[in-house]
This record gives sequence, structure tokens and C-alpha cells, in this order.
Amino acid sequence: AHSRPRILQYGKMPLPQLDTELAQIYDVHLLSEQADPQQFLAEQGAQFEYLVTSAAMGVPAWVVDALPRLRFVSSFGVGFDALNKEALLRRGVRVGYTPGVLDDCVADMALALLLDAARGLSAADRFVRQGHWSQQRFGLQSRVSGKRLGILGMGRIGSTVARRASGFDMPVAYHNRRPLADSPYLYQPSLLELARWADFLVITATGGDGTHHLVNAEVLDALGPRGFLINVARGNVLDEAALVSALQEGRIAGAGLDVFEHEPYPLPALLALDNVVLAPHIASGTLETRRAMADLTLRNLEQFMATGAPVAEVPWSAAQ
Ligand code: 8YV
Repeated sequence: AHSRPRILQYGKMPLPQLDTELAQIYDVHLLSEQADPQQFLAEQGAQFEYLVTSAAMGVPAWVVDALPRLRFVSSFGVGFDALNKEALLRRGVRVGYTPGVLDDCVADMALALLLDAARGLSAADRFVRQGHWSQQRFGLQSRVSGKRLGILGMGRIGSTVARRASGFDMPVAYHNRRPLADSPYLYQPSLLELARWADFLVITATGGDGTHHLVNAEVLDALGPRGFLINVARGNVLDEAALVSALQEGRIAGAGLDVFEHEPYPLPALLALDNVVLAPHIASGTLETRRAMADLTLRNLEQFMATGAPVAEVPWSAAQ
């Protein structure tokens, strides 16, 4: 047991079983449970070569800087916008993450939010439960099948959404910084053009500085009063305050959001709107997918320790 590698775990994992498993395999120290994390790192930071965190928690520069022997970070999740790139690269710290295994469930959630927003499912459920059915008619909704689907960020998750859309006979177009070499889908060189074209705009873009507030008031106006906006990527790809105004003023028809600019606090105005569906960042949150993400988080650690390279390494150059 003495030879178990020491690991700093930044916080509790998005699959509780993984906390247990990590502690069985490694000598785990949970930073979030230290009475004074800063003091803990000042005293013991030099003992850690390995850090485990999640995409949502990330790792700030002050933690990286307090770990002078840090060699590897294993991050649970596909996003790497919350991992401090500058501090990690400067120090030559390698970073593993969990791409691929969550594409299906995140795409499923994008479709669920899209269908819910357009067909008013959550609002209809409230309507029935609140006993309105016998007194009122539920408003007419928007057709989904055959409508145009615009995808901002045609990567692994975006193309999984696009494949699902073919079952709804939806023409698909996308916007990336550059067109893909072998894509069957229509490329729109400008996001504004994509929004003008689309009935539904789904955000599946990488988060980070380069995509901050890409979807702003102008893009929402291009989407228009019959258009719907879905976000399963990162909250700050969308200007949330601009979305609130657009929803309040009927400048777009509705929205479905799994991610927010300041989680876990959606803008309060969103809670009062009936034409938006809200979810607490759960697109990857199925037992099956979180298990697969946990396995890859563990395998990345194991393989880095054995070979010096993880199974899946963060492609910093893909950051925008
Ligand atoms: C997870 C995510 O909910 O993978 C990501 O980038 O944001 C989500 O899959 C997150 O990693 C949990 O912390």
C-alpha cells in the first residue's frame, strides 16, 4: 500500500463510484476536503505528480503553480476550457481527457432539448399537472420534422447530432472556422448566414476564449422569431443576457439549454420564461456514459504512469 502512487483529486467526481475506485487504487488526497486547500498545497504540493479533475471543475493556475512536480492531469470530460492551458503548457504538464465516449448521450440530449423546446413538452407537462387542461387549450407548437438544422461546431458531437437529424428528415448545415474536408453537410462560412438559414441552431462548439459570446444578439436575430436555439456545449459560447431579451421580446421562438454562463446559476429571468427548457448540465449524465468516462479517466492515468502518454490527450491546438 505504501507504493501506491499519490494523487491529488481536485474535487468529487461526476460519478461517485469513481471516487471510491480512485481511492482503492491510489493514495488519494481530496483537495476540496482540506480545511484550507491553499495551506494544504503550500505544505504538500510538492508531493504530487498526478492530478485528477473534471471538465466542469477544471484546474486553475494557482493550483498548477502550487504543484511543482506535477506531470499529468487526468480530466473527466471532453471540454478543456476550464483547464488552465497557459499554466499547464508552460510547465509541460500532459493532460488526458475523455473524448468520444459521450458523443451519443450529448447528442441525444441536444435532440431531447430541441424536441422539447419546439413541441413544448416541459410546458405541456406543467400545463397538465397544474390542471389547466379542462379550462384552456394548449398553444400550437412548431413542427420539427423536415426543418433546417444548423450546427455550430461540427465535431464529434455535432456530427452525431447531424446523424440523428436525418431520422427527422432535417437538412443539415454547419459553421466551423474552416470547412471539413469530407462532410456531407452544407458549410456556411459565416455564423450569421447559418443562423439565417436555420430553423434550429444547435451549439456543439468547443468552449474557451475563441468562442466566447459567438452567439450574440445579432445571431439570435438572424435565427429569427420562428427559430430555436439549443446549447449543449458551454454556457459562454452564448450571450445568455442577449438570449433572455430575445426570448422575452419574441425575437426567437424558444430555447433549450443544458449549460449556462455561471453554473449552477442560470440567469433568474430564464426561470420565468415558458419558452425555454432548462437542464442542469446533464447531457453526459447517463450511468452508461459516466461509467465510460470514468474508465477512460482511469485508463489515461494508468497508461501515463506506464508509458508517459495517456490514451487520449488534450489537443490544445484545437482550442479556439
Ligand atoms: C460533464 C462536460 O458533465 O465533458 C464535458 O466537457 O462538460 C460534461 O460531460 C462534466 O465533465 C462533468 O464534470
